[in-house]
Amino acid sequence: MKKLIQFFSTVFLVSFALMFLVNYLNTSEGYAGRNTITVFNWGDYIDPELIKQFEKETGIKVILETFDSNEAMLVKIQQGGTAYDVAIPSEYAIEKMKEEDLLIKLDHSKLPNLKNIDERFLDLPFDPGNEYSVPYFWGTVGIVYNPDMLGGREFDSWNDLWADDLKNQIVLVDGAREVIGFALNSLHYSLNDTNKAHLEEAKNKLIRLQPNIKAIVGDEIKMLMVNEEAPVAVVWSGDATDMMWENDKLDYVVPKEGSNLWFDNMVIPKTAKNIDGAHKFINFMLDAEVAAQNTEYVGYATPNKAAMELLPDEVVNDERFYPPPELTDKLEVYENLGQEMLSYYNELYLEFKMHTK
Ligand code: SPD
Repeated sequence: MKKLIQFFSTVFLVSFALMFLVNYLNTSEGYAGRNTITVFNWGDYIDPELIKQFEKETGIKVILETFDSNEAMLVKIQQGGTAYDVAIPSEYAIEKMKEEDLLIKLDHSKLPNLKNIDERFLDLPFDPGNEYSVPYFWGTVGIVYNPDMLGGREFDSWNDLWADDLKNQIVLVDGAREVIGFALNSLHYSLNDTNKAHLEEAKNKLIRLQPNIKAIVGDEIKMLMVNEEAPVAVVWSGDATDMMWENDKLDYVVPKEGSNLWFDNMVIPKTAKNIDGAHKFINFMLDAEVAAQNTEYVGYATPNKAAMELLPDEVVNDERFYPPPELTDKLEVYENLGQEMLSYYNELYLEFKMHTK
């Protein structure tokens, strides 16, 4: 009996020790830190095959978490609950993250593939010297539409969206800066406007758009347009490319009043546990072949010059998605308007959304 008790006590102690060790390795800097990275990316914004390839090449396991707006991403990183090793915010969010000391400076000696990036996308005002971020994809905001569903109609102005015969036909990307931005542009104001009277005017104009709005959605927007469940949508350019690959009746335009030029860059947040693994992942994504494959999967415009050489001419020469500098110079990049203004934009956006079904 004594031997039996001794045996069970030993089994219990060994199991307890093993449980403790496994738990330690999975939650502390031990296992999670060395062999895992957590990547925080927009939904539908990376080829899953590339994640497998990275894991195979490096032995580093990737945990992918997604977000659907810069605002949602910022809150999660500010809370610090998850140890994100790499995140992919847009320019104004990067500026804000720098301001709030949420980012780690990149070690360029660990990013030799940075040489593949076109100089046009380096050293931009939101991150001089690319101290904290390196380019992933870039693009514009515009209107994607199906002329066949609209009797051959074309779009070239934001104001076309307010036409009386577009009842329940328009789908909008769910983003406060995007939606308030195009309303401001339609009024010939800057999409970085901080004049509250102008912003109120933009919100009221958006409320007048309500009868034409079918839905305000995230990545589902692609399916709605591809399946011809809606004829018009306000989207990010790369989503339009993806839709047009699936349905060749669609066309995309950046309206004549102007629009947004945006840049999504890779960063290492202060929450990172595996800084070396994060650099390896970023450098992997900057590789020419990897970036070309990712571009073919995602549909967005790559800033990777070496990757562009590997992509079909009809993709990289399409000025709707790779607008040349003389066109991008006329577009506006979102500025970090500060917390108070950002909250004000969000409030107006929520007020507008409350008026839509
Ligand atoms: N489905 C991926 C969407 C990524 C879009 N990023 C655009 C950010 C513009 N501020």
